[in-house]
Amino acid sequence: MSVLAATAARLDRAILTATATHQMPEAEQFDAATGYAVQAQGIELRKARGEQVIGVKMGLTSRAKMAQVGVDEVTWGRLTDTMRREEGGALDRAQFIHPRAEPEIAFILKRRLTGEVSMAEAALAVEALAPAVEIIDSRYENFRFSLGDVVADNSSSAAFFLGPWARPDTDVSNLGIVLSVDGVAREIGSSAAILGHPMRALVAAARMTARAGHVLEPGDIVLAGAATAAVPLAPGMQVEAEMQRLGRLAFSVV
Ligand code: OOG
Ligand code: MG
Repeated sequence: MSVLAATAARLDRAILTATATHQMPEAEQFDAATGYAVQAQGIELRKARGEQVIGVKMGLTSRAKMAQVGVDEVTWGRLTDTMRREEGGALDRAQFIHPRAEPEIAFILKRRLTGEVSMAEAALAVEALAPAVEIIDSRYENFRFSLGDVVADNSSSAAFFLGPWARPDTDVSNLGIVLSVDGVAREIGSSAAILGHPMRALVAAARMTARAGHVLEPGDIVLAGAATAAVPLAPGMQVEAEMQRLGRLAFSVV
C-alpha cells in the first residue's frame, strides 16, 4: 500500500474509532497537493460505506482561525450526508476525539459553479444562505497539524448544523456573529472576517475544488469557513450561534 493510501486508511480508522492518530513525521510532510490526494482517497473509503458527498467546507478563511491552528493557507474539504446533524438536536461527544464548534455561513447552490468565477457569478449561483455551525475534530493528536496534514484530514471537518435558510440576496458582508455556550457569549466576530466578504469563500471554493477536478453542483452546500476561533465541546453544553439578519441555531452536547 502506498504512503498516501495508508495515511487515508489510518485517518479513516481514526474517524471510525474516535481515536487520535499521529501527524506525518517532519521528513515525510505532505505538500498541499499530496494532502488533497490523500483526502480524495479517504472520501472514497467513506463512499464505499454508502456516504454521499453533499458539498464542501472551506477552512482557514479568517485570521482568527489561522492564528488558532498555526496554518495560514485557505483549505477545503468534503461534506458528506452523515456529517449533517439536526438543528436543535444533540451531538454525541463519544463519536468524536476532541470536537470544537465554530460559527459559519452556509450557501446552497442552484447552479453549477466551477473554476475562475467572479463574486457576482458566485452570488448568482446561490439559492439560499443560512447560519451554520461546523464541528471540527482533527484526527491528529493534540489538534496539531501542518498544512499537508490538515488537508489530508478533510480539513478537520466532522459534522455540521444548518439554521434557517434566508434569501440569496441577503447582504452578508458584515454581520455580527455570536457563539454562546450555556447562554454566555464565548466568541464574537463579524462575517467580514471571512476573506473580507463570505462570498469570496464561495469564489475560492469554485476555484480550489476545480483544481482537484471536483465540481460544485446545484444542491451542493458550501460552508464559508469560521469567522471566529472554535470552542472545545464537552457533554452538557448548550451551544448557540446567532447571526445578525440570518437568525440562530442551537444544539446540545450529550
Ligand atoms: C482546520 C479547519 C478550519 C475553518 O472554518 O476555518 C476550518 C481546523 O481548524 O482544524 O474549518
Ligand atoms: Mg470550519
